[in-house]
Amino acid sequence: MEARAAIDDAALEREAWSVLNANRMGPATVPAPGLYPHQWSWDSTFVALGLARRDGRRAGGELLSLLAGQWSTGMVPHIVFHPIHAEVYFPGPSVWRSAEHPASPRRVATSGLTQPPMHALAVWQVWRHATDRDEAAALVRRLYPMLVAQHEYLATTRDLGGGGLAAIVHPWESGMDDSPVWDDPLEALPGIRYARREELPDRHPDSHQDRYVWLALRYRDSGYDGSYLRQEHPFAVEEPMFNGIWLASCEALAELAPVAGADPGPHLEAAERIRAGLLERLWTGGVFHARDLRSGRLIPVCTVGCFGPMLDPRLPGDRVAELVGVLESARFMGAAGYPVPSCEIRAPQFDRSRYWRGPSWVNANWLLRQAAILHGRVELARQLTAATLRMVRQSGFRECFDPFDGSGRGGRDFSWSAALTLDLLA
Ligand code: 9WN
Repeated sequence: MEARAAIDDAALEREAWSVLNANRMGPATVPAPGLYPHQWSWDSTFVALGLARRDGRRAGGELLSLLAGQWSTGMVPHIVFHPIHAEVYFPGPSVWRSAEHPASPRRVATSGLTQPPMHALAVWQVWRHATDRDEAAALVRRLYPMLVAQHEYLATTRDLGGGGLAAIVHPWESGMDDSPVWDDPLEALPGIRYARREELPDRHPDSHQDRYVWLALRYRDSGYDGSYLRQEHPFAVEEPMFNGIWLASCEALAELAPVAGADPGPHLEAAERIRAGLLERLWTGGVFHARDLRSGRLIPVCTVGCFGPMLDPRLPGDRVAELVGVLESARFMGAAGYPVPSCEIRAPQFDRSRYWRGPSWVNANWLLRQAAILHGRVELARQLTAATLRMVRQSGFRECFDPFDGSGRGGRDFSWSAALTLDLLA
């Protein structure tokens, strides 16, 4: 296990800035050097959230650069490619072929999938903490219509189940790529082998990579068509973290609406629809579970994503209490030295060293900490802050961490780990 000498707050802060500055490419911050050399959607929102109190102008520029990749359908792509490294990451622009699609932006190449809609939440934080109010108001007025279009896309094209929730159509859209939540829906797909296997990434060496690529190609070959998603696409899941984040972003949009001279009412109604959908469709056994729309079943495994709806400031108190009970139990925080594990420890799929199948993540901890603060759970918020800082102090700004001994996993010098640490130290 690799551990380093104790590091004080000032030194940790300096290290965080040096990671963020090294990972900067123009207005965008890439997630990690080498490994992820483009702009990723939810990564950039976490960078903006982390910088909101420290450098609002850079945070705003990050979001503007990301939203320059938005499609005219309202879809915000999960990757905006940097031309210099275009094909270094697989799948690159030649796989997604966004340029051939009439709805894609003309000036940048993007992927054809989306990621959790953190964007309005990030803009709201930038607005709240801005010192130059005029500049921030101009930013909000510029971004507001884009956020409205993004939410409209989710509410229409992605409500594949008809119950007010947005479905993801690929595991990559969850931001939790190899989570065991996708195992059953992926197993149900035909046993495809991707022809050019040498291109497959070794980031998550598992048998599902063929299926990831196959699913992406099927969607691309439909022309990224919404009716294809509804009628034919074999992967459609209503996931609680994605929808909890969307709900929180609707609440944030309602706060931003007056700044843009708009009515907050529709955003609160949208939040209410998602809240009802979450409670009616995903709540079972004291926690939220993902629903596989193709099998019609709830997916039994419990992961960190199951707590996403705690980001709803109006989630009823009894539900919050049940969720916190599970979160603090030996299934998650109670048995981990470095919580929060991304999959419940007792699940057969739990694996302490494989990305979203066990390790703890700074962004997930930060989201749960936000939720704890929202619901007045002061002690839980304190524990999450302490656990997160302990991981980065011990192992640096790694992509994720072993939940038992805190050793680093995945990429190094990872941007959101650095940016959110700055927020935790503020
Ligand atoms: C696919 C960039 C992204 C994060 C995801 C994380 C990982 C990509 C990959 O890296 O996903 O999008 O190649 O595995 O799971 O959360 O946005 O940091």
